[in-house]
Amino acid sequence: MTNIVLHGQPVQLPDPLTRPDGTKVTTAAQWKTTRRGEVLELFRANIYGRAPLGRPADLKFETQVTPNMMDGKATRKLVKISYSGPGGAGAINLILFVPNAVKPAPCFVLIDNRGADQIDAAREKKSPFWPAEQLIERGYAAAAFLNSDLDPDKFDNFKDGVHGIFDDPHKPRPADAWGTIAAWAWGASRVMDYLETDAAIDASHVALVGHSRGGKTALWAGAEDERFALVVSNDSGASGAALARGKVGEHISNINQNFPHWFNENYKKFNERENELPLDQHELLALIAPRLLYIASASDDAWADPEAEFKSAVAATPVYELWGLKGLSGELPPVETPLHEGAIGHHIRNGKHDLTEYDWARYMDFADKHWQTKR
Ligand code: GTR
Repeated sequence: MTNIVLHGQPVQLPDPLTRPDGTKVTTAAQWKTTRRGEVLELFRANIYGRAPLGRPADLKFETQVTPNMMDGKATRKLVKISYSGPGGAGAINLILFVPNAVKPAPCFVLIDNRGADQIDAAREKKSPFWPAEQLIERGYAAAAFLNSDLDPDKFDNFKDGVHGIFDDPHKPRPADAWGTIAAWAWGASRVMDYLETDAAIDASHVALVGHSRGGKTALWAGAEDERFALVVSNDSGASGAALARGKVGEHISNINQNFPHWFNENYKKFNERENELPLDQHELLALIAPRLLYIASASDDAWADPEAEFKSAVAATPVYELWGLKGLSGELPPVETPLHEGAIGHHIRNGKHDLTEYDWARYMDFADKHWQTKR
């Protein structure tokens, strides 16, 4: 057990380094060969569900290139990432801007859960949710895709989206089948499949960013797919970065009731029973180790619970320490005092639940520092 204090109360969490037989993991090699897989399985079985496949055999990329966008500073690539399965065909319409001055460029990928207006490929509408010009200015490629390309954000008994394409309609749906968050995360991995093929992209420096339900998705994608070098959780809250035990604001029962399609069926067993979970969300953060992780919160976002997000990262830190890396420690810092020294970055922005230019600038600062990409 790991003992922490959250909202002034003692909370006991499962110890990420203790295996089911009681033995303790003490080295990075043991984590990688034994414990990491066990923890990943716990999350598949109890929360996010199991994707039935990785890269589809017929995955295809069709690219339309426009060389001089953003005053000649960027090349735009519109990439149709398509696939098919027994239930039909699907596609992700990736929007990618690559800086003309930096090749290959490190890349930030946004999982857009707020609709097409946030990620205007023509750049007529500019949204702080995806400040693509600022990313280009700072030498990063800016990529974005709509989560709804993978699966519309509504409960329809898993008929539409990738569930309809890949699940077997003649078999009963297993209690650990993938939910909608896992479907979106699967899409992030297909975007990575494309980025690996693009010589303009430095695929070893790809950051995955998501806000709120998109932040939960970024964390799950980063847990499942170790190709993401940096995972950014912006205000991901319940069933994302925030601990379930001791949390205030949104609880498992709220999220399962309001969004019955996000997680697997087994997760519903833990409504009002957080303490019975065989895991907690700090172990999801630990699955990102030893890669870079950034947890950001907003001061007015009590529903997400900034302290439960911060303490989760603190409780994940012993796993980072297996590599001699620094994580987070102590208490929630004051607003807008970013912590960028260690492998887990953090800030709490002043204001409401949102993804803003302030947040993006901090993510780039963190990447500059750790990837030494500052020019
Ligand atoms: C809320 C939900 C949160 C968060 C948010 C969002 O209604 O309760 O868990 O995901 O939606 O995605 O904006």
